Amino acid sequence: MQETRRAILDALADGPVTGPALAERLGISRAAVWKHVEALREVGFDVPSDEAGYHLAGHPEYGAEAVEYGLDAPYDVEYHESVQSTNAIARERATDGVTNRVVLADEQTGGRGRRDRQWSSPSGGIWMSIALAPDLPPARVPLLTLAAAVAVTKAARARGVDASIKWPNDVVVGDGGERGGRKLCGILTEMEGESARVSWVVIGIGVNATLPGADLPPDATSLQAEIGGPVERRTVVQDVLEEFARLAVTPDRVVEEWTALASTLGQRVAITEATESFEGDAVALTETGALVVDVDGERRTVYAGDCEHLRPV
Ligand code: BT5
Repeated sequence: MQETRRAILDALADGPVTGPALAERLGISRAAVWKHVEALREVGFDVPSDEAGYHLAGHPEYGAEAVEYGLDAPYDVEYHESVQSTNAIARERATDGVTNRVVLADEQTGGRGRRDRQWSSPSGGIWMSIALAPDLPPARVPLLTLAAAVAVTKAARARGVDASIKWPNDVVVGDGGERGGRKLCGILTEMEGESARVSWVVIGIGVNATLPGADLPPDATSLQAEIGGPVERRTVVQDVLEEFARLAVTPDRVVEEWTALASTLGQRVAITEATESFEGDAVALTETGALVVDVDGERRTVYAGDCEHLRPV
């Protein structure tokens, strides 16, 4: 958000302020104050004025300014009504050298999962991608995927939804079926870099937020369907970004926090890697987020793949 507009919102947070007082506080002309207030009104802030001055009576429901308003995380947000994929846009931003940018959309027409699978993204979900340039070797980037899963799980739990994480990137509710529950969220991480250090990372997060059950793929769920009532997307996005930002700068804490929220460890699992499939018991997570599976007494480390939870025989 433009800096002066952010400063005006901050000033109005504690009660009404007159135009002249705002002008003085911000070191700009009264005409400039008026222009900025008009711009805030245009994007959906309710800023009535009376003899006490300007008041802040409401904020936009959703969009870039809505999410940035009150956000305690170091990200700029850009919002689109409809895009093919927020990951594609975030990748473009990242290759242009933009970092700490969140690309957010109401709808995606070509949302993607891992291995080019389709990701259903109708209007009403939370479809967002964070472009970052973290100071990490590529081997530790999976920790950011896990951090995003932790952030979404905490945001869901804070709203009374009994969510947990299925390795590596699914947030699910309940524990039935091969998905290990009904899928609430998926995460798609993409990156570019050399062996020692990444140039950029894009973390794509899809959360079924205000979607009614009928609009969801099979075995999926949404915050709205679980809560049985309305969901404020704005604060969900803020909670996820704030928690993710906290974990992104403390990657050493991620494995512990992930383990506390995950349902995969201790499960009988079926793993599908690029060229091979096998079954075993999920026993641990390595310090870079890989899954250790005990296959008939032999330990195998899975860095990337699909993981199904099997019912104990
Ligand atoms: C994922 O892939 O779970 C990663 C999904 C990432 C989506 C975000 S949205 C913002 C950003 N922009 C993008 O284009 N993508 C990212 P994977 O583990 O491969 O799971 C994909 C499978 O989940 C599909 O094959 C379907 O079975 C299922 N699926 C598709 N849409 C779903 C939805 N909305 N909710 C739950 N499950 C879904």
